[in-house]
Formats: sequence, C-alpha cells, structure tokens
Amino acid sequence: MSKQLVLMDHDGGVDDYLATMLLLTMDHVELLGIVVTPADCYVQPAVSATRKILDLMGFSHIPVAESTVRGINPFPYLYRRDSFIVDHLPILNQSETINTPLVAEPGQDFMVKVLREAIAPVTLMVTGPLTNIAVALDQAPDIEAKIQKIVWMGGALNVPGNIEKNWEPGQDGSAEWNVYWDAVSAARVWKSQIEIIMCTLDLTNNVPLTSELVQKMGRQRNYPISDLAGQCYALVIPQDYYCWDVLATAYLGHPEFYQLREWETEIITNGMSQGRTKVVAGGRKIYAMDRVDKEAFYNYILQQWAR
Ligand SMILES: [Ca+2]
Repeated sequence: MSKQLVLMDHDGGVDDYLATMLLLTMDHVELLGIVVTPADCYVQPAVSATRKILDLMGFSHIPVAESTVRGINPFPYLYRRDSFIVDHLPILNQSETINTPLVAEPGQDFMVKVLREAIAPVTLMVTGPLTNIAVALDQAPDIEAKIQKIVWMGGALNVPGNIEKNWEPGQDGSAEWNVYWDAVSAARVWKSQIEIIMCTLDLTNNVPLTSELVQKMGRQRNYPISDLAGQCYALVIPQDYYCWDVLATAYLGHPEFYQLREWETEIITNGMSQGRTKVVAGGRKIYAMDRVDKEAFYNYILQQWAR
C-alpha cells in the first residue's frame, strides 16, 4: 500500500514540536518536508529545533524550510520565546552539527515545489496560520489540484476565541490565534475548493494538558522521545494549556477516534471581530472535528512517544 503524502506547516510553538514528533511516528505517512512559519515563534530557533528533532528521531533526510511570509497581528513574545528554550534543551544538543537539511529557498516557494513534484495529491498538515498556502495558491494556482486536503488546527466556531483582550484591545475575543495572525490569508484559502478539516477550540477546550499526562511521560522517560515530550509540556504546564496542534495531528493517525461535522462558515478579516471563524448559513463548507475519544487520544500519544 502506498503511503499518505504529507507536507507539514507549523509555526514553532511548543505544541508544534510535539505535533511534529507525533507525525514522525506514523508509519503510513510519508513526510515530504516541513515548512516553519514565523508566527508563534522566533523563526531561527524554531527552524533549528525542528531540524534537531528530525535528527534525534532518525529522519534527517526530511527537508525543513523557513517561510518568509508575514502576518498582521504578531503573537505575544512570551509565547514566541519558547522557541529559544526548546532549541536549547540538552537532549537536542548532543551533537555539534545538524544533519537535517535546511532548504535554500523560502518555505512558501518550497511548498509550491513539493506540491508540483509530488506523484499524488498531498495532505497539508497545518498547525499554524494559513499564510504559506494563501501565498502559494496566489503564486501557483495549479497547485490547488495537488492538495488532497488541509487538516488545520485553527478557528473557534461556537466558543470564544483565545486572544487575551488586555493584550489585544482591537479584538472582541472571538478570534483564534492562527486565524488572527493573518485572517486575510485564511479568507484566501476559504475561496479555494480544497477540503478543509479543522480542529477548532470547540474541541480542543475539552482536551487539556494534564499533570497526569506529563507524569506518565516521566514514567516512560527511558524513551528519549517521551523525555523530550515531557520536558516540552513541563515548560507550559503553568499556563492554561490544551492539546491543540497534537490533537489536530493525531487525526492523521487515527481518524476513527473523531467525529466530523460540517459547517458553513466565513472568515472575518476586519473590524473588532477580525480573525473570527463565523458560522453563517450559505458560507464556505468545512468539516470540524466535533468529538474525540479522549482516552484513546491520550493513550495513543503516550504509546507513540514510547520510543
Ligand atoms: Ca502552532
């Protein structure tokens, strides 16, 4: 059986490295590359940490590309600085050299190239904003036919967003960060015919990162990947943290854990609700992950990271 072709686009948050680590454990997936978007990170340490994770897990043949796209509303620096911390974790710095190649061209150009060269349609696994895809589609409209679907952690349909109002007085609290960073690009992707499967805050709000989960990783820390995953989660445990990107990515491994539901939506690109994914009759059809078997999900990531 041929493998599922996947191109990952992440934005360098703690959660994104964990999602990468989960994707790399999926035997039925052929990962064609990783694009790092400069959103929930500082991009140089985020690219570096990503390449070191690929080295550690034995995937140093997979290329990593740095995107040079720009968003509209920057992520808080307190979130972004985690990229420096992860890049300096001892387990990722056992060697002086990095073997995983850094692509010379910008990530958005690399996305076009990978899609054009792919022998079959590719699933885009996106755990950051949709900016690269919007730029790539404008630059090379022919690639739309090479995208099988987009699986995306983003949006908030029938729950509040996650923008801190005291940091972002221009937002009414309805937006989710990956949309808010660049809502114009999300709206551009909404204009395409590509199938979109979203993991929104409606679902992730029900799947918190728990102390129990991190402690279970500690008890299997003789496995380097569990040790690294536990270290990453320990960094963020003081925050109100949920399994966002990891929950979205686990869909590729076990879609049967999830129930999907179709919605008609639009992306609000300006005013106080900019970045909102609004449910509107007659709007663009998307699928949202509506329910998940939580215990199966938690057990799955623990099992996959036992390596
Ligand atoms: Ca992310």
